[in-house]
Amino acid sequence: MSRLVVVSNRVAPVAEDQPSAGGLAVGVHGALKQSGGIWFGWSGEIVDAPPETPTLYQQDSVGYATIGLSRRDYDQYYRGFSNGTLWPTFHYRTDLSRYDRKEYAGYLRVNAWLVEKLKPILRPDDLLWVHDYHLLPFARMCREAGIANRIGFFLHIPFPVEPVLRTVPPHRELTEAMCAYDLLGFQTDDDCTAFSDYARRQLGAVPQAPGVLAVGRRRVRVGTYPIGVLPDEIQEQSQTHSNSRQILNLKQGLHQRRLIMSVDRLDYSKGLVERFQAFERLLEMAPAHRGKVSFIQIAPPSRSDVEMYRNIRRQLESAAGRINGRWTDLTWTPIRYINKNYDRLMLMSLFRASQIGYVTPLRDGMNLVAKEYVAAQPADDPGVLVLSEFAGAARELGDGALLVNPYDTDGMAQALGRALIMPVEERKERHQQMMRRLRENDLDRWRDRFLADLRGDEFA
Ligand code: ADQ
Repeated sequence: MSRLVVVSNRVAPVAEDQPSAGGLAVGVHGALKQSGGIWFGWSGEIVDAPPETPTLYQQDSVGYATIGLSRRDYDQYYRGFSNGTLWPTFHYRTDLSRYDRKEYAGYLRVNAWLVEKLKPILRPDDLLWVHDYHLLPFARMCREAGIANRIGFFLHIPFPVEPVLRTVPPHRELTEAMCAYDLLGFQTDDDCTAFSDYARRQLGAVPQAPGVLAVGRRRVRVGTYPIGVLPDEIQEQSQTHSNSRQILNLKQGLHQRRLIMSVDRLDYSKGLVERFQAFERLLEMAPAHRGKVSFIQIAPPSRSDVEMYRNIRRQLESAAGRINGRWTDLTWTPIRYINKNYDRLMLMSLFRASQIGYVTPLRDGMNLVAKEYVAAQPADDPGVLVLSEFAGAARELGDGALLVNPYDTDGMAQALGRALIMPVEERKERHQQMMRRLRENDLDRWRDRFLADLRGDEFA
């Protein structure tokens, strides 16, 4: 079997005995262990003078090749075009998106530079698997550098519909560059269709067979590969801390109150302010729940050197302060807004200890928290998932979750109210349905399907 080379913006080593990482890291690491291979990308460091060659090291049978970025590269490629333009636009927040030609030039420059650094390590029969929006033109740069290897790409975030994508001025150049990949993978059928429709209308792509587009002289395959979790592993993880002092103290402190749980990176796409408002609406609409339910939001800051992220943090602190100021009494604080990271075992145990998983992004590629919440539940007394219809996960979990529109405050409050009184039989039935889907589309299947399609003979 050919060697696998994974390329992603950040390289996240996974230690064998440390179950701390989420989906991408675990899925990719598993693939690298199976076929042997290398994970290449940014080390996470900003350096005065980027080195000539990447740092190579081996950990638990997986090779890593990482490299630092200069301040200018970081500002233009990562903070600028990737997170100031592509991230907001691909999450339909054109109001938050900005475009700067210098940043775009930096984005292209760093993609080409990464290709130059990877090239000496590559063997002719290596299979390349490139991840996410930071690297849309990576394959184009490879082709220009004479790299003819098979290259697949997986987009972890949504792919926007044509009118939204067109707000990014170099949209055509970017999508043409994407066609230099052999296989393009998306989280949902909606994302895959959005790309294919765009390619037909703007690039003159012609569908040749199901999932195959001819674009000029190139043929590119497109497909849907919903990323998943490992349900059995999460079940186990969720029980490790069940009797720990922290969880027991938490339960004791709740005094039989029901617990609503949310966990996110602090990001405007996650709909946190809307979520807080809907929780407050529940307290307004349903006096019976006052003093009987607590809401814990865990959201450590991310990308905090980007102005937009500082704003969302301020908004959230003010919403939590206002709501708590209005409702808190001597023995009850309705919202606990926690700004720090927890390790994975503790998170899964917290999911298991809560009666509602409250996952309401305004837009999300998949949302693994929703899947982890379901997998962590006890089968005989499971909690209820309240899930935004705009998360990719809603495509698979829509039958078992209570789907909500995060722009509808009353609707979300109603769903919370319904979840709080849902009888155990209905909760079990819904949970079983969702577990079936989680098992069908688990993390191993995501990776295996993608790599099988990338290795397939269809390209010959
Ligand atoms: P993210 O936007 O980071 O990922 P998500 O999929 O929900 O969103 O979370 C990733 C992982 O981080 C999960 O395993 C979660 O448990 C963990 N995590 C989140 N908040 C945490 C916290 N406060 N402390 C510790 N761990 C935390 C992007 C896309 C998603 C897509 C994933 C994978 O935006 O739509 O599902 O990639 O493809």
